[in-house]
Amino acid sequence: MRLRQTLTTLLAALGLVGAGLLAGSGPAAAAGVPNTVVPVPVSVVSDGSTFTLTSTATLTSDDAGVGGYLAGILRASTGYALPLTVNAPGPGSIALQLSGAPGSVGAEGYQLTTTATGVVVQAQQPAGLFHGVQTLLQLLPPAVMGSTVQPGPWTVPGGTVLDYPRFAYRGAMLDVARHFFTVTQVKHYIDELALYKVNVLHLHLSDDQGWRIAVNSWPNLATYGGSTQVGGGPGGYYTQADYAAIVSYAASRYMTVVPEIDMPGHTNAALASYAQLNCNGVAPALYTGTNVGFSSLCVPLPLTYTFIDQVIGELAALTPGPYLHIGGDEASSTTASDYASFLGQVQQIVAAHGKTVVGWHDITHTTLQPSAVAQFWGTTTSDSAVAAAAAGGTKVIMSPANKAYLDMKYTHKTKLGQTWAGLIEVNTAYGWDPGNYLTGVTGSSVQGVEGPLWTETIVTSADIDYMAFPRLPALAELGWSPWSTHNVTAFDQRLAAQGPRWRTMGVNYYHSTQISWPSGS
Ligand code: TNX
Repeated sequence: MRLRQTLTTLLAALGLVGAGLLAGSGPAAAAGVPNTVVPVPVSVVSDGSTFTLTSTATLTSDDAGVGGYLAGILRASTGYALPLTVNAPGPGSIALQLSGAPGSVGAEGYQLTTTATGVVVQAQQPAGLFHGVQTLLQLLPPAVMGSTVQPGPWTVPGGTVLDYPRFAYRGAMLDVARHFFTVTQVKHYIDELALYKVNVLHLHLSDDQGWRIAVNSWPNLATYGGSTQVGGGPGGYYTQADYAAIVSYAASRYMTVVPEIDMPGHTNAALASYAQLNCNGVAPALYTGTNVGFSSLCVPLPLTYTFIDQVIGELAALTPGPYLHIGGDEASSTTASDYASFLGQVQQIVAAHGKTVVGWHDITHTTLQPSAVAQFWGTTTSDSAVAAAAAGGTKVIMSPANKAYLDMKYTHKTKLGQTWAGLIEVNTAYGWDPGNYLTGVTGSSVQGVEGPLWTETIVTSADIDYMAFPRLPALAELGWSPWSTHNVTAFDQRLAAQGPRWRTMGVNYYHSTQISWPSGS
């Protein structure tokens, strides 16, 4: 204990006390730093003071959008007027400033300073203010997340948080093809993801069971190919206006949408919609089962590339983000040489529309453009093709299926989900280092992390909540926080602190027995 205290004092003096490192149970907690923020910040230094938000408080912000977002949440739960002034000459009780942040915070980081008289969040970019606001919300009592007026007091512990992400890409994927989810449901998930500083929403827009985005040049894709889903229900699709609404809502939460059109496999819905896309000229029936690997676009057919060019062209025009995901997984009905030839042509089409290719790591078996990004979804810690690609400069997004797949069951008792990659309890989801996991894929090769949620068994928003929480916050911490803060005991305490928040928000989370949830949550 004495040694620990000395260490804490030393680290605090150096400004190195990450809340995950020592706070929560030791002297740092006694000094007033609560271990409640997920992802744990780079550094938290307490000054022992407390700020209390009162009915006369005011807000100022250098960014109208982030100011409005914070005001909306605080007004709903506190019931206070909290007038917001944008670009005010002086700071309000809570001030969001696009000046004064140290250079180390970069484009997404922030500095949050709380004294007895107020809170100041400083960042270089609005994204940093937005992430700083998430930290502020987690420093306030859980009732702040209520949608109706809750009892206070509304306290924030005094001190300074300096924070910025480890990885640039911190994603979540939603499979809207196996089961369709409405724009409202997707926006709801975006709001939940934003709380944990996730900055990419990958939408799996097409698969054997459904095509979910309207394409003007190939209208049957959505109207026929989107007309069903796993289990035979009615399915659905996004109009281009719907998709644009998702993209702009995500942007308001500083999240980039990465749309995926999976090919050459996982294409039964497209092949069923247009007979002429099939090598034999015959459209297969729509498919509502859960097998994989049985469909393939017709690689030798010239029309295949006209089709892809038009689909990618429309999608690229609707997508402000840099990436288009082309799938490429489980193409077991495509020969290896057809697969390689197909990938060569599709990469050129994507580049011609000004976008960067992302593909499942199966694409590393082909010749990749220098900018192509591979998404690792294997269950081993070594993959020679991925390692060779990384050695050649390919960036990798880490989604190891036995750690990051949000559709795996937690335990054998979990009703939803699958088991092919194993069972993933919360501490398993947290227990790996994305920057040092796959042999030969370290440090600068890793673009970031992503938690895919495949939806063969996932039907409702409550189902999404159950599988994503609490594993998604675990993955978000791996993506954001420095590896030096990694500590499962401290993490489990931070996660426990999210329970009352999720209860307040109505998030249907899995009450893992690995976590000591506060009573009532
Ligand atoms: C594998 S992971 C797939 C998906 C399934 C998922 C189910 C990957 C790139 N492909 O088609 O939905 O397993 O866990």
